Amino acid sequence: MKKDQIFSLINKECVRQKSMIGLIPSENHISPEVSEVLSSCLSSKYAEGYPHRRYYEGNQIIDEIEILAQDRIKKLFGVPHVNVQPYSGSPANGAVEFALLEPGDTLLGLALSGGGHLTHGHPKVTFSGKYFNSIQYGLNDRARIDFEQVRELALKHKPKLIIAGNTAYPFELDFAKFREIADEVGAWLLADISHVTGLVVAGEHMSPVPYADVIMSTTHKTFRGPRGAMILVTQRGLDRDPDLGSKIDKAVFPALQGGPHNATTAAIAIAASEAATPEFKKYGQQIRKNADVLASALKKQGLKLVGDGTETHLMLLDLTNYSDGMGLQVAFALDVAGIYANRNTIPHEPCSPFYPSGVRLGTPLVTSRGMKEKEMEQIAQWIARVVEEVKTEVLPSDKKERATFIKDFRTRALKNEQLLAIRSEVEDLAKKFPLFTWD
Ligand code: DSN
Repeated sequence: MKKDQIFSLINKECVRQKSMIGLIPSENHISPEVSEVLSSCLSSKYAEGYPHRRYYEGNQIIDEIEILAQDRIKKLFGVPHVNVQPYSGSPANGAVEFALLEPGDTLLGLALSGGGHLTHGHPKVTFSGKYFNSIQYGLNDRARIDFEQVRELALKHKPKLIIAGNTAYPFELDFAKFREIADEVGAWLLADISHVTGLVVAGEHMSPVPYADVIMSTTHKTFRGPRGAMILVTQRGLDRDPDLGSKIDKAVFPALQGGPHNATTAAIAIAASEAATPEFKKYGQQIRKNADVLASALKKQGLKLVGDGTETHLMLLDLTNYSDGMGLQVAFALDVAGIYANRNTIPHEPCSPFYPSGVRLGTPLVTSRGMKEKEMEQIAQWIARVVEEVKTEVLPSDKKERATFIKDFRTRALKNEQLLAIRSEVEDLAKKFPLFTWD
């Protein structure tokens, strides 16, 4: 039989990943073991329910696998209850909200514009902003979470749930401060650590375990496992409500999901045992070192960062020095030059989410490939050259002209000799590094 076209497309994607440099902070490269498990026979089995309480026969081995995944995560974080079935981060946050809130109840989360997530109560377009009374906190003038505002809003609106989490916030989340405020108003505290789980495990970010009632994390970002998610219930959460674990489980299944993705469950178990090794600790430390070096090198090149730096794996270029709404042009030009990142809004975004003024950068992917400080300095130079090349490509202020401008800009960028020259330098470096290494 003729080999399906999909296989040649997968090969092309592998070549793309190998020959480019990935700086999207929510992406990572998985280990060969995680990859092997993901394509195993486990995908062929239905297992609705939980271990020893399934709605399908033939789950004796799947039960063992899921229990192993739960136990490894419990041990890694020191928590008494774990659910490894959420399909990904958004359904997992939905499950926590479903378990803890009734429709119309108040939740308090970081606004998307401050680096929060859609599921933290973003108004109008998301279930969390539509079915609950969502109040959003923001950042102070140093681009740090404004805890005075968090406290004022909490005292005023008495939320039942406070969410501490981020997707584009470059600084450490102070879970102790969130706890103090949650206690003042009797709120549950959910820590969404999706972006920083690997850093928490490596001791490079404050752990939410002593402070939060519930912790949610995707498993594919700095944790470097499969695309999936997990919900952890802490001892503090169980002390407040001994049924909390069971409420979370029921919210995942049957409230929001059907059969778990067993191959993902097994891959989470593998990722958990990898995360428990001294090598993973070194990996987390190197992510941070690389982020610090990349941030300082970018600043040395004259580029501006939101909040002037990073305390995590990610940072945000603020391109308003050049013009508002430059994020798309710079992200596209970087891609032409062999470096992929994502355009992003910056705090107090002067333009729009589609034409934002920032670019989000992070170091988990390049660190998984074995790149270190020297490579970060080089990457910063390339980024600066790319920005220099496209800084005059200013977005028209007339909104009707924007789509045509971007189309023409893309045509120009794809033929830009400077960008193509950078691409060949990037490829020379990228090809020297495997996609995944423990070194
Ligand atoms: N899309 C994830 C991220 O890139 O941070 C959040 O959902």
